Amino acid sequence: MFKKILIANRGEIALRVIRTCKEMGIKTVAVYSQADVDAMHVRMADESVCIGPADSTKSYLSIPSIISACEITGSEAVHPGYGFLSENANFAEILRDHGIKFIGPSVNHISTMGDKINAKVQMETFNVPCVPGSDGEVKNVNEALMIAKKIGYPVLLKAASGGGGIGMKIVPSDVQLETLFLQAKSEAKKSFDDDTIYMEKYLEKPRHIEIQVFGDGNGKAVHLGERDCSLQRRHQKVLEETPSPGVDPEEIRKIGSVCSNAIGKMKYEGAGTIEFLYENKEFFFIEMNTRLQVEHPITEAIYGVDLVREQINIAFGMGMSLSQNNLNPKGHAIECRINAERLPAFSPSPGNIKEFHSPGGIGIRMDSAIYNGFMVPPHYDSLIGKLIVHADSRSMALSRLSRALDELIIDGVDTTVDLFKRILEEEDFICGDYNIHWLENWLADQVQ
Ligand code: MV4
Repeated sequence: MFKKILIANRGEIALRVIRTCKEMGIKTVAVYSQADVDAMHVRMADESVCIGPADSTKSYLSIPSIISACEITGSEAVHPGYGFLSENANFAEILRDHGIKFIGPSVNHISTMGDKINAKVQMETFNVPCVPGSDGEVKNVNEALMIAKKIGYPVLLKAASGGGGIGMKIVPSDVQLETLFLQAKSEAKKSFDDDTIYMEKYLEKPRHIEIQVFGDGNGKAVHLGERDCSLQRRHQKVLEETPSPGVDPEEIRKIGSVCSNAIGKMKYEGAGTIEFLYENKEFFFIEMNTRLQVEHPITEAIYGVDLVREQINIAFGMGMSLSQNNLNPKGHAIECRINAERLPAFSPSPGNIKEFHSPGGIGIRMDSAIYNGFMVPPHYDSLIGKLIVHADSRSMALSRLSRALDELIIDGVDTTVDLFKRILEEEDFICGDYNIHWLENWLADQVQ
């Protein structure tokens, strides 16, 4: 096994990875910016290296600094966590060229999935159902008009290098197409330095359902069910749950096996997430993420599997201990993302944590890197913790979540904790009757 792994990340996910490494007897190296001198991941790791100033482009995103930290410490592998360099094919390639193992898929798979058009082509090859739309790039307005006529309005223009909704344009009819096409192109050019645009039928009220997959890189692959991530605000997930209250388990088994088949056929290595929109009992592939996701603990809860351990075993070449027959989900899990944010605008609320008390008891997991007296720095994203609950049924998970939110104390910064208490009182949420627009519509209603 690896003797030493460097974690190229910070916050709760750095702790998450360190925990599994410790249990596996692997030494850990933390990297940190000057704003993170007092961060918990630095204390929890066996060694640490300062890799630059607070600005993440000069520290957590600085490839030369992280490679240097690997060489100084003799790290054999890097776990990238999520965000930062986790889906950067260039980083994976440079690590490879330095003989350091990137804990994740191949350079090729990262770059293929990073281009949303290539990702769709790849998935279509393996019979994964995709949203009807253009066959690759839409080159000009005339072509756009023709494809829109064929698939029917409304259509959605997307940037090939996009994701996170940037540069997306909903087009209601022919009249708006030219203007919106040119706007989409120039926004994509500005944001991604790539103005490649493609088109899809716009789905009006889907759920966001994603399938967790794992491959050993040699053709063996499994899926670990779905996560319903429909509760989002401005493309930021707020709460995730599994199983989805809106999808029949038999449908999950079918789409899950379509996904694991695709992952096996492409010899994908490590953890991945295949994202779908789900509407009128149909799945439509939109994107694939090649990293471990923020919300992976809800999958761990119902499957009883340590996904980071699997990632490390696969990266070392030990193969996969998982087999589909032995993967039986149990109960229901929900994650709340606790952000240091002030409502209603969700504006960042960095500052001093005056008091922190984590909830506990059966079925509770709190992944967080904050502590009493910790200063939440203003330089990074506002996630300060994830509260995950697991119970035998959805209704028991809801009661447990409500109880855990009441126990949780975070003083000194504003947080999203009260938002969850309010969502838990909503009839639609209690019934599981929501889609990707529900939260934003509900928030808009709250201001009145
Ligand atoms: C869509 C869609 C409707 N139809 N594609 C938003 C971000 C990007 N990852 C994909 N997104 C969407 N793609 C088609 N063909 C609606 C969205 C979308 C969305 C998707 C998932 C979760 C929340 C969302 C919020 C707004 C729009």
